Amino acid sequence: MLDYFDKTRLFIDQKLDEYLSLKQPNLEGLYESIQYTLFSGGKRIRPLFCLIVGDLFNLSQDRLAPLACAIEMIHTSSLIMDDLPFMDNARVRRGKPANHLVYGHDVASLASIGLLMKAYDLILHDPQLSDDKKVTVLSKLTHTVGINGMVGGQFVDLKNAHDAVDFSTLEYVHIHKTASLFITSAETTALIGNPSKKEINAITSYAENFGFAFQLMVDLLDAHEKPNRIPSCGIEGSKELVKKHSDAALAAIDLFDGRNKKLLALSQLLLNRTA
Ligand code: GRG
Repeated sequence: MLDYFDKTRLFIDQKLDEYLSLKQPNLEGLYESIQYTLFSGGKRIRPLFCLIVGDLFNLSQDRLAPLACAIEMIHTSSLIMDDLPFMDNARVRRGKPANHLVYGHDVASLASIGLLMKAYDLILHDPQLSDDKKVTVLSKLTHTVGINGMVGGQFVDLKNAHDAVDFSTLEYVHIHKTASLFITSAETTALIGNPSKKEINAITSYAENFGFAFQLMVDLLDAHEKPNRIPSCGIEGSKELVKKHSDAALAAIDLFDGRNKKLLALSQLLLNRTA
Protein backbone atom coordinates (compact mmCIF):
# COMPACT_ATOMS: atom_id res chain seq x y z
CA MET A 1 0.00 0.00 0.00
CA LEU A 2 2.88 2.40 0.83
CA ASP A 3 4.15 1.70 -2.66
CA TYR A 4 0.79 2.82 -4.07
CA PHE A 5 0.93 6.05 -2.02
CA ASP A 6 4.49 6.80 -3.16
CA LYS A 7 3.71 6.15 -6.83
CA THR A 8 0.57 8.25 -6.66
CA ARG A 9 2.47 11.12 -4.99
CA LEU A 10 5.00 10.96 -7.80
CA PHE A 11 2.19 11.16 -10.36
CA ILE A 12 0.77 14.23 -8.57
CA ASP A 13 4.19 15.89 -8.47
CA GLN A 14 4.68 15.31 -12.19
CA LYS A 15 1.28 16.79 -13.01
CA LEU A 16 1.83 19.82 -10.73
CA ASP A 17 5.14 20.40 -12.44
CA GLU A 18 3.46 20.15 -15.84
CA TYR A 19 0.69 22.61 -14.89
CA LEU A 20 3.09 25.11 -13.34
CA SER A 21 6.12 25.20 -15.56
CA LEU A 22 7.48 28.64 -16.35
CA LYS A 23 6.35 29.93 -19.72
CA GLN A 24 7.18 33.65 -19.47
CA PRO A 25 10.74 34.61 -18.51
CA ASN A 26 9.62 37.90 -16.92
CA LEU A 27 7.64 35.90 -14.30
CA GLU A 28 10.59 33.84 -13.17
CA GLY A 29 10.65 35.15 -9.57
CA LEU A 30 6.92 34.54 -9.13
CA TYR A 31 7.16 30.95 -10.40
CA GLU A 32 10.16 30.34 -8.16
CA SER A 33 8.19 31.46 -5.12
CA ILE A 34 5.21 29.27 -6.09
CA GLN A 35 7.40 26.24 -6.76
CA TYR A 36 9.35 26.77 -3.55
CA THR A 37 6.31 25.95 -1.42
CA LEU A 38 4.52 23.67 -3.87
CA PHE A 39 7.52 21.30 -3.98
CA SER A 40 8.80 21.48 -0.43
CA GLY A 41 7.75 18.08 0.86
CA GLY A 42 3.98 18.32 1.36
CA LYS A 43 2.34 14.99 2.09
CA ARG A 44 -0.14 15.46 -0.80
CA ILE A 45 -2.95 14.07 1.34
CA ARG A 46 -5.76 15.97 -0.35
CA PRO A 47 -4.89 14.97 -3.93
CA LEU A 48 -4.27 11.41 -2.71
CA PHE A 49 -7.70 11.55 -1.19
CA CYS A 50 -9.20 12.60 -4.56
CA LEU A 51 -7.50 9.82 -6.45
CA ILE A 52 -8.43 7.18 -3.88
CA VAL A 53 -12.08 8.27 -3.82
CA GLY A 54 -11.95 8.33 -7.63
CA ASP A 55 -10.86 4.69 -7.54
CA LEU A 56 -14.18 3.81 -5.89
CA PHE A 57 -15.98 5.23 -8.93
CA ASN A 58 -13.57 3.84 -11.54
CA LEU A 59 -12.24 7.30 -12.39
CA SER A 60 -8.69 7.15 -13.70
CA GLN A 61 -5.85 9.19 -12.22
CA ASP A 62 -5.41 10.96 -15.55
CA ARG A 63 -9.03 12.02 -15.58
CA LEU A 64 -8.78 13.40 -12.02
CA ALA A 65 -5.34 15.01 -12.30
CA PRO A 66 -6.59 18.61 -12.83
CA LEU A 67 -8.96 18.40 -9.84
CA ALA A 68 -6.42 16.70 -7.56
CA CYS A 69 -3.75 19.29 -8.46
CA ALA A 70 -6.19 22.20 -8.15
CA ILE A 71 -6.94 21.10 -4.60
CA GLU A 72 -3.24 20.86 -3.73
CA MET A 73 -2.77 24.36 -5.17
CA ILE A 74 -5.57 25.72 -2.97
CA HIS A 75 -3.98 24.05 0.05
CA THR A 76 -0.53 25.46 -0.81
CA SER A 77 -2.01 28.90 -1.44
CA SER A 78 -3.56 28.82 2.04
CA LEU A 79 -0.25 27.75 3.65
CA ILE A 80 1.69 30.63 2.05
CA MET A 81 -0.95 33.11 3.20
CA ASP A 82 -1.26 31.55 6.67
CA ASP A 83 2.47 31.99 7.30
CA LEU A 84 2.50 35.74 6.50
CA PRO A 85 3.39 38.07 9.40
CA PHE A 86 -0.11 39.54 9.60
CA MET A 87 -1.62 36.04 9.83
CA ASP A 88 -0.01 33.19 11.78
CA ASN A 89 3.43 34.84 11.44
CA ALA A 90 5.27 31.56 10.95
CA ARG A 91 8.97 31.57 10.14
CA VAL A 92 9.29 27.91 9.20
CA ARG A 93 7.19 25.66 6.97
CA ARG A 94 8.13 22.00 6.49
CA GLY A 95 11.52 22.63 8.06
CA LYS A 96 12.41 25.45 5.65
CA PRO A 97 12.09 29.25 5.90
CA ALA A 98 8.53 30.39 5.13
CA ASN A 99 7.92 31.65 1.58
CA HIS A 100 7.77 35.36 2.51
CA LEU A 101 11.15 35.16 4.30
CA VAL A 102 12.76 34.00 1.06
CA TYR A 103 10.80 35.94 -1.58
CA GLY A 104 9.37 38.88 0.39
CA HIS A 105 5.81 39.63 1.56
CA ASP A 106 4.88 41.13 -1.80
CA VAL A 107 5.88 38.12 -3.91
CA ALA A 108 4.58 35.58 -1.37
CA SER A 109 1.16 37.29 -1.39
CA LEU A 110 1.08 37.21 -5.19
CA ALA A 111 2.20 33.57 -5.20
CA SER A 112 -0.68 32.69 -2.87
CA ILE A 113 -3.32 34.49 -4.97
CA GLY A 114 -1.77 33.25 -8.22
CA LEU A 115 -1.94 29.63 -7.07
CA LEU A 116 -5.54 29.99 -5.96
CA MET A 117 -6.56 31.39 -9.33
CA LYS A 118 -4.55 28.76 -11.18
CA ALA A 119 -6.58 26.13 -9.33
CA TYR A 120 -9.87 27.55 -10.64
CA ASP A 121 -8.35 27.97 -14.08
CA LEU A 122 -7.37 24.28 -14.20
CA ILE A 123 -10.95 23.21 -13.55
CA LEU A 124 -12.37 25.71 -16.06
CA HIS A 125 -10.08 24.38 -18.77
CA ASP A 126 -10.33 20.69 -17.93
CA PRO A 127 -11.22 19.10 -21.28
CA GLN A 128 -12.62 15.98 -19.61
CA LEU A 129 -15.22 17.78 -17.48
CA SER A 130 -18.64 18.67 -18.85
CA ASP A 131 -19.84 22.25 -18.31
CA ASP A 132 -22.37 21.02 -15.74
CA LYS A 133 -19.67 19.29 -13.74
CA LYS A 134 -17.39 22.33 -13.98
CA VAL A 135 -20.10 24.50 -12.43
CA THR A 136 -20.70 21.97 -9.64
CA VAL A 137 -16.99 21.56 -8.87
CA LEU A 138 -16.20 25.28 -9.05
CA SER A 139 -19.12 26.27 -6.86
CA LYS A 140 -18.01 23.78 -4.22
CA LEU A 141 -14.40 24.95 -4.40
CA THR A 142 -15.23 28.67 -4.17
CA HIS A 143 -17.59 28.03 -1.26
CA THR A 144 -14.92 25.99 0.52
CA VAL A 145 -12.31 28.71 0.24
CA GLY A 146 -14.68 31.63 0.89
CA ILE A 147 -16.25 33.44 3.81
CA ASN A 148 -18.21 30.41 4.94
CA GLY A 149 -15.21 28.17 4.47
CA MET A 150 -11.46 28.50 4.99
CA VAL A 151 -11.47 32.31 5.09
CA GLY A 152 -14.12 32.26 7.85
CA GLY A 153 -12.32 29.49 9.73
CA GLN A 154 -9.06 31.39 9.54
CA PHE A 155 -10.78 34.59 10.73
CA VAL A 156 -12.26 32.92 13.81
CA ASP A 157 -8.94 31.21 14.51
CA LEU A 158 -6.96 34.47 14.26
CA LYS A 159 -9.40 36.42 16.39
CA ASN A 160 -9.08 33.81 19.14
CA ALA A 161 -5.37 33.15 18.65
CA HIS A 162 -4.37 34.03 22.20
CA ASP A 163 -7.34 32.63 24.09
CA ALA A 164 -8.41 29.19 25.16
CA VAL A 165 -11.51 28.59 23.03
CA ASP A 166 -14.71 26.73 23.87
CA PHE A 167 -15.42 23.50 22.05
CA SER A 168 -17.97 24.90 19.61
CA THR A 169 -15.49 27.61 18.47
CA LEU A 170 -12.77 25.00 18.08
CA GLU A 171 -15.16 22.82 16.11
CA TYR A 172 -16.02 25.77 13.85
CA VAL A 173 -12.35 26.46 13.18
CA HIS A 174 -11.45 22.82 12.52
CA ILE A 175 -14.39 22.19 10.22
CA HIS A 176 -13.97 25.40 8.21
CA LYS A 177 -10.20 25.80 8.15
CA THR A 178 -9.22 22.18 7.65
CA ALA A 179 -11.97 19.59 7.25
CA SER A 180 -13.74 21.63 4.56
CA LEU A 181 -10.99 21.07 1.99
CA PHE A 182 -10.95 17.33 2.73
CA ILE A 183 -14.73 17.22 2.39
CA THR A 184 -14.61 19.10 -0.90
CA SER A 185 -11.77 16.92 -2.24
CA ALA A 186 -13.87 13.85 -1.61
CA GLU A 187 -17.22 15.30 -2.64
CA THR A 188 -16.11 16.91 -5.91
CA THR A 189 -14.35 13.70 -6.94
CA ALA A 190 -17.34 11.55 -6.04
CA LEU A 191 -19.71 13.90 -7.90
CA ILE A 192 -17.68 13.44 -11.08
CA GLY A 193 -18.33 9.69 -10.70
CA ASN A 194 -22.14 10.08 -10.46
CA PRO A 195 -22.55 8.54 -6.99
CA SER A 196 -25.78 7.29 -5.42
CA LYS A 197 -27.17 9.33 -2.52
CA LYS A 198 -25.93 6.71 -0.06
CA GLU A 199 -22.45 6.75 -1.58
CA ILE A 200 -22.08 10.53 -1.48
CA ASN A 201 -23.35 10.63 2.13
CA ALA A 202 -20.83 7.96 3.10
CA ILE A 203 -17.96 9.81 1.40
CA THR A 204 -18.93 13.12 3.01
CA SER A 205 -19.22 11.60 6.45
CA TYR A 206 -15.82 9.89 6.05
CA ALA A 207 -14.17 13.16 4.97
CA GLU A 208 -15.82 15.25 7.69
CA ASN A 209 -14.78 12.90 10.49
CA PHE A 210 -11.35 12.31 9.01
CA GLY A 211 -10.70 16.06 8.53
CA PHE A 212 -11.77 16.84 12.08
CA ALA A 213 -9.63 14.05 13.54
CA PHE A 214 -6.73 15.19 11.35
CA GLN A 215 -6.76 18.74 12.76
CA LEU A 216 -7.08 17.42 16.34
CA MET A 217 -3.98 15.30 15.64
CA VAL A 218 -2.09 18.31 14.25
CA ASP A 219 -2.96 20.23 17.44
CA LEU A 220 -1.88 17.32 19.65
CA LEU A 221 1.48 17.23 17.83
CA ASP A 222 1.77 21.03 18.30
CA ALA A 223 0.51 21.05 21.90
CA HIS A 224 3.81 22.36 23.30
CA GLU A 225 3.64 25.46 21.04
CA LYS A 226 -0.10 26.12 21.04
CA PRO A 227 -1.54 24.62 24.23
CA ASN A 228 -4.68 26.78 23.92
CA ARG A 229 -5.74 24.75 20.86
CA ILE A 230 -6.19 21.59 22.95
CA PRO A 231 -9.90 21.14 23.80
CA SER A 232 -10.90 21.55 27.45
CA CYS A 233 -11.09 17.74 27.74
CA GLY A 234 -7.24 17.82 27.77
CA ILE A 235 -4.64 15.74 25.97
CA GLU A 236 -6.15 12.36 26.84
CA GLY A 237 -9.68 13.57 26.07
CA SER A 238 -8.44 14.92 22.76
CA LYS A 239 -6.85 11.57 21.88
CA GLU A 240 -10.21 9.92 22.62
CA LEU A 241 -11.89 12.41 20.28
CA VAL A 242 -9.41 11.53 17.53
CA LYS A 243 -10.30 7.87 18.03
CA LYS A 244 -14.03 8.60 18.07
CA HIS A 245 -13.91 10.56 14.80
CA SER A 246 -11.56 8.16 13.05
CA ASP A 247 -13.82 5.25 14.02
CA ALA A 248 -16.81 7.19 12.67
CA ALA A 249 -14.89 7.88 9.44
CA LEU A 250 -14.14 4.19 8.99
CA ALA A 251 -17.70 3.14 9.84
CA ALA A 252 -19.02 5.51 7.18
CA ILE A 253 -17.18 3.71 4.38
CA ASP A 254 -18.38 0.21 5.34
CA LEU A 255 -20.67 0.67 2.38
CA PHE A 256 -17.73 0.23 0.02
CA ASP A 257 -16.83 -3.06 1.65
CA GLY A 258 -13.89 -4.70 -0.11
CA ARG A 259 -13.11 -1.55 -2.13
CA ASN A 260 -12.23 0.75 0.77
CA LYS A 261 -8.78 -0.61 1.69
CA LYS A 262 -6.88 2.46 0.44
CA LEU A 263 -9.09 4.84 2.39
CA LEU A 264 -8.60 2.68 5.49
CA ALA A 265 -4.83 2.68 4.97
CA LEU A 266 -4.74 6.45 4.44
CA SER A 267 -6.56 7.12 7.72
CA GLN A 268 -4.31 4.71 9.58
CA LEU A 269 -1.21 6.34 8.14
CA LEU A 270 -2.26 9.83 9.13
CA LEU A 271 -3.91 9.24 12.42
CA ASN A 272 -1.06 7.13 13.76
CA ARG A 273 1.53 9.80 12.96
CA THR A 274 3.89 10.95 15.64
CA ALA A 275 5.46 13.92 13.80
C1 GRG B 1 -5.98 31.62 0.26
C2 GRG B 1 -6.98 29.30 0.09
C3 GRG B 1 -6.81 30.55 0.87
C4 GRG B 1 -7.40 30.66 2.07
C5 GRG B 1 -7.36 31.87 2.91
C6 GRG B 1 -5.13 31.54 5.01
C7 GRG B 1 -6.46 30.88 5.02
C8 GRG B 1 -7.62 31.55 4.37
C9 GRG B 1 -6.67 29.69 5.59
C10 GRG B 1 -5.60 28.89 6.27
C11 GRG B 1 -6.02 27.47 6.34
C12 GRG B 1 -4.96 26.59 6.96
C13 GRG B 1 -3.52 26.99 6.92
C14 GRG B 1 -5.34 25.45 7.50
C15 GRG B 1 -4.38 24.48 8.11
C16 GRG B 1 -4.64 23.14 7.53
C17 GRG B 1 -3.59 22.14 7.88
C18 GRG B 1 -3.93 21.09 8.86
C19 GRG B 1 -2.40 22.17 7.28
C20 GRG B 1 -1.39 21.11 7.36
O1 GRG B 1 -1.79 20.14 6.41
P1 GRG B 1 -0.85 18.97 5.95
O2 GRG B 1 -0.33 18.23 7.16
O3 GRG B 1 0.36 19.79 5.31
O4 GRG B 1 -1.55 18.16 4.94
P2 GRG B 1 1.47 19.33 4.26
O5 GRG B 1 2.70 20.08 4.71
O6 GRG B 1 1.68 17.83 4.31
O7 GRG B 1 1.01 19.78 2.93
